[in-house]
Amino acid sequence: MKSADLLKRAQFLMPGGVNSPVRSFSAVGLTPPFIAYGGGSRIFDADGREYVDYVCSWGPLILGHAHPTAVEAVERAARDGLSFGAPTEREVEMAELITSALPSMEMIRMVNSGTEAVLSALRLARGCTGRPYIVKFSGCYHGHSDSMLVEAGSGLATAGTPNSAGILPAIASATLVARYNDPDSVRELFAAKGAEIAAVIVEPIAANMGLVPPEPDFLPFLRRVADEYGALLIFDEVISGFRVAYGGAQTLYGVRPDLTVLGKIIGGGLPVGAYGGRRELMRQVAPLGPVYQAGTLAGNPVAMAAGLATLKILQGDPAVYARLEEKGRILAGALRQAAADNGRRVTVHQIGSLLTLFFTPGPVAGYADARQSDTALFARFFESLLARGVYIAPSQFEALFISAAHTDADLRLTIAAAEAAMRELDAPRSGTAD
Ligand code: KE4
Repeated sequence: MKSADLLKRAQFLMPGGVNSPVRSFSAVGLTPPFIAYGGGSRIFDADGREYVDYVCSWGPLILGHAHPTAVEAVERAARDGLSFGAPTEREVEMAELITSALPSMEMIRMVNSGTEAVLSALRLARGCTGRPYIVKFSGCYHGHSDSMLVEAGSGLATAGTPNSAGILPAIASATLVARYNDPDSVRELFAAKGAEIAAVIVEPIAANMGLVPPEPDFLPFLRRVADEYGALLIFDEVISGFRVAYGGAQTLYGVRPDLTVLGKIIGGGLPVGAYGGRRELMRQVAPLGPVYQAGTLAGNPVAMAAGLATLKILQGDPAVYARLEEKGRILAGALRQAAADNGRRVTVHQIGSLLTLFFTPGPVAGYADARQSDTALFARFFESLLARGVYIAPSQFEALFISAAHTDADLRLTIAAAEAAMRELDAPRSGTAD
């Protein structure tokens, strides 16, 4: 089998045979298929098997794989040159488009990943306030920069290691960890260190402990407590930006952060991240101000072309979000029904085209609740879906991503596969999905 051969070669040269841990399928005890190509809602592995894809490159592909307009824009840009390390018009277009979509971002800086955008925003927050501490939330994941690998969610949570080796205790100690949807845990930190807290960083819609929506007053509370203590509020919208609404979660919930971090969709599948916010804060960034940040390929014209093509399609089709919401609602309802029909008590969260099925009765309001999920049962469910051509995130602590390319036929196939997977949860495991 080609995937098996490729995995052997890969594992000899790359840790786990992958370039990002969650892709190893270690959390579900399987070996991953190597993907050869994709189109629309479908991906095809090296052995020719076809899948309905709900990973969509972990969020960027809101329009589906190889969207013709995005591919054509990339081809056109590439013919003019792959990179210049000099200012280009596409970067100006991108800055104008994003700042008009998210008014809280009065100025913006492009970088190459969500991680890089987060670490830059945190350095800026500390540089502007002169304060050392950052507050994050257990179960939220903000990329792999040192100060964020403290009880992170996503891959780390799946691996069961609450923080990473190689992080200086001095660095980790400057990150305070509160509980999502738990204002008291935030108040406690501010009561103790409020005058020294530079910023609170939060996923306004948590999606790295599985999907966990903010409770009604949680985000407005964070806005109030940050203002009360003179700390900055940073929204990590790497997933939610242009995903849950054209203006992201901050538009959906009407809470204005001081800084916003973006990634994924704004790159249309190519490596792009961005951070931005209030003008007086961003004017502290080099070369204007004392907070240094730089990058060889930041604002790369080919990556900008992919992002611009994607964002312009979303901008020109506001009804796309209602269609995505409808698909999410249909799938969430069918998963609840399939579980109920088989006597399984699960919790299904869905916001727009984001969705997670937790194998726990719930409620799931934060990380401690999410960790109650039966990950062994999730792994069996995952394996059954994969064998039936449905490819979801290989971890209980991730979300499903539905794209504009997913059709009613895709949903029907997915629902039938989920119903069968629910029925056979108690059957003996086959071993591997290959
Ligand atoms: P990247 O450095 O992976 O581009 O972005 C980091 C990041 C920042 N903030 C949020 C809210 C994120 O979800 C992420 C990355 N998301 C994970 C999946 N949940 C990426 C998948 C992976 O690590 O391979």
